[in-house]
Amino acid sequence: MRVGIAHFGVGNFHRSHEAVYVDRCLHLPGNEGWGIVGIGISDTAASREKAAAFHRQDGLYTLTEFAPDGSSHSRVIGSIVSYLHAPTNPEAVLDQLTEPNVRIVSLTITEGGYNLDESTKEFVLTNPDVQADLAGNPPRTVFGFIATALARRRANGIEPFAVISCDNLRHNGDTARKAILGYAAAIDLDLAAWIAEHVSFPNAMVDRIAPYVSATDRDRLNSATGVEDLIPVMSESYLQWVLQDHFPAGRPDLGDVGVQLREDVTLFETVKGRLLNASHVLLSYPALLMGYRLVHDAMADQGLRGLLDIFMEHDVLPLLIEPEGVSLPDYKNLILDRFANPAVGDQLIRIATDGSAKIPVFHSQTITELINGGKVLEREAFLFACYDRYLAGTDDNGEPLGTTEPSLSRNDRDGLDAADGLGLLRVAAFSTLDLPNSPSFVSSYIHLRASIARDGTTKTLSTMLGSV
Ligand code: CS2
Repeated sequence: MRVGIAHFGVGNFHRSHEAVYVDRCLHLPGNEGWGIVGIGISDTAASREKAAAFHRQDGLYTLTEFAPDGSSHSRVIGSIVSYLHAPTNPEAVLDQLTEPNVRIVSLTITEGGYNLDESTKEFVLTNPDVQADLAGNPPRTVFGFIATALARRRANGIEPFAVISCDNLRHNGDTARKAILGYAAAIDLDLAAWIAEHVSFPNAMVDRIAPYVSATDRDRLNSATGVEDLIPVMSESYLQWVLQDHFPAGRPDLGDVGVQLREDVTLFETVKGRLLNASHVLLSYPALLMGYRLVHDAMADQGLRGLLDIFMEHDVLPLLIEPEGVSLPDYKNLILDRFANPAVGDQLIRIATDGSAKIPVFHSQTITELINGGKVLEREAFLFACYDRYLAGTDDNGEPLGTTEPSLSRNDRDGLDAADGLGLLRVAAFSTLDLPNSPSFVSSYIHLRASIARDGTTKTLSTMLGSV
């Protein structure tokens, strides 16, 4: 095999999604030039350990998929042919990205990782890592790596690669394009113009639930597979990738291994983000406050399951356009069943983490349309009321939650305790929603926030659902 794809962000999601499709392709004749080089970008001890594990295992790892009927299937995935830890050797990454054979660069860098300002949608040049890259140091950011590699390819007459985002953003290809062009324009306007003309950024919808793997999970997975794996992954059996077929320099035979190559990806992204990811987020905060830690346990609570059912059915479905060949009511039920699968053992804290980056991505459009349409805002206001309480760091029983909010600034945090109770609604990430100026949202929010503080989340939820 040779490397044809470079991937930034080799987390559990990538290893149970794109790497699986590529692994399937590698079994097809003529695809042997499409192996993946994984690139770790964060400069942490955990990331160094991961790089060491990849080296030790020759890039191989086991994936165990859990089906709704409780059965599981494990296999070794062999599509990651090498692994580079960028902070240790940035030049090796640039060399790899400049190889003519690398024709796709893919990204899983999280919803908040594109460094675009929430209100202006412009690339944030003041980010310290971006500043360091712009000053001409060896790159630290994906933007620095990609723009530098594209500049070298252009100078050497090597065709550019396509860039695919595998993050849950609407128009994720357009978003990646915006970020990379924003960075490139700050170093060289000609380069930016060349990228705009020659580099393809297909949009994609990606879907698979891949929980965190704790040390206990690792032991359990390894004893089931009989493989001593330092970096096993697990996932649900469900798998989907809807991708625009814009690959001027070629691609593996993805269409032959289950990837849906179609133009109307935006409809799929919208449906998935506004139903699945939005429901995940909406579930995670109240469930954590009520004392649950796992998604399927929360789904066995009739109140929480009812909340998601009503949210999707009453709030979101009427606002969506059905992609051809998809039934939205069936899609909704499938989501409820996927979340309820006990074998997957997904963690609520995984979903809750970085809420201030996720909530706007998955809920903004729905909130705006509900406000403009004069519709019921209770479920969305409940999400914010629970999120506000979650940010205090403990659940309704006083147990610590392990809240991690990398996208909340000091300024945001300082404003949370505002005397009028609306501090959360003024957080920068939510600014475009202008929530403090929506009287119906504010009154619902204030009422639910007070009720949670006084009566707890369980009672507030059941009163709320009782009145639907
Ligand atoms: C989750 C996603 O973390 C989150 O926000 O909603 O990771 C979710 O599990 C995947 O998007 C499923 O495809």
